[in-house]
Amino acid sequence: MTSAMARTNTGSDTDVLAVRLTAPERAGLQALADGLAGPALVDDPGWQRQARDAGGRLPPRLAAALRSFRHDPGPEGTFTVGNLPVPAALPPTPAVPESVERAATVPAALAVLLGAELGAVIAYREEKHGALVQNVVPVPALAGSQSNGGSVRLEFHTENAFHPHRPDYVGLLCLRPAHEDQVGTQVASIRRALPLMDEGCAAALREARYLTEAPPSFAGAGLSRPHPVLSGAPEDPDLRVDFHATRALDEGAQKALAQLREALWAVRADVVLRPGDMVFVDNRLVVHGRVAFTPRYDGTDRWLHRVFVHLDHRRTRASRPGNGAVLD
Ligand SMILES: O=C(O)CCC(=O)C(=O)O
Ligand SMILES: [Fe+2]
Repeated sequence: MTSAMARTNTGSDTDVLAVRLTAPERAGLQALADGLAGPALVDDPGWQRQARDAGGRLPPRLAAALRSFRHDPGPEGTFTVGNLPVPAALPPTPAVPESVERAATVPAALAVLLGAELGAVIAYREEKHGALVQNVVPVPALAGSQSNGGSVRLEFHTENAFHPHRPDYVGLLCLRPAHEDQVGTQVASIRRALPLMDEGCAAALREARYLTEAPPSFAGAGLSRPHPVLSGAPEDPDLRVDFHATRALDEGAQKALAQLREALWAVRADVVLRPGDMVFVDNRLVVHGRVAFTPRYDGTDRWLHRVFVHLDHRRTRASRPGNGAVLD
């Protein structure tokens, strides 16, 4: 349990997996990230190799916790790391669409270092120019949109729910917090929500009676094929849904979707990220979203780095030209 995590609906602690670095662990990670920071570019395969190699020198407790989360993400499907060495002095928060971090800064190095311990850090060519480290920042032109540049409430979603190769994990590292203290990423796990649903609805969700549209950040990818929302073990299923972009193909399927949303809402938890906090959500079990907030667009707004991770790099080889990190 970290102070970053509290269950909003009951006020009690969650079973979320969490590690808060001690001062010596933080110093060790600082040295690793400093070694990776410099003129190189994050999107350079040589730099990525160095970052993977540096993973062997992560604080052992952090490496063990990441390994444990990968083995079983727990009932919340969420893992938080606190006290990462994000510098206090930062450039202004960017406020432009499609903002990414190409430079090998300390925060970019941290995001990739931790992500690479879970699997292969990947990106999508059509989204944010295929950059491995992306900025989650409020953008004036996107204020009302269902995108991470928006500031209206962001509906619960599986990341890239429309895509055949969705990320297995989404990592969000906080560089700068929101002005309102309580602006949170929200998470909700199907492991928590399933017991609240009736079997008829769960059965409908297991059938290919849903379509999901690509988000605005993906240039013109269109609609998915019909797909189930729940798949795998009926008692511990994977979840694939975006409550803004997924539509049901019939009335029964729609009723099941509404019940699912209610159940997920009932078990939601707030993850209020502070500078140096990073959260990983298991994108197969957990939907995430965000509360509404009021940006100032003056360089001091909320700023996160985002990375995507795949567990099986080989599975997507046909979509990755040159065996690189970016999916076409
Ligand atoms: O702003 C947030 O906390 C989450 C935004 C989001 O859904 C994303 O970047 O994938
Ligand atoms: Fe997201």
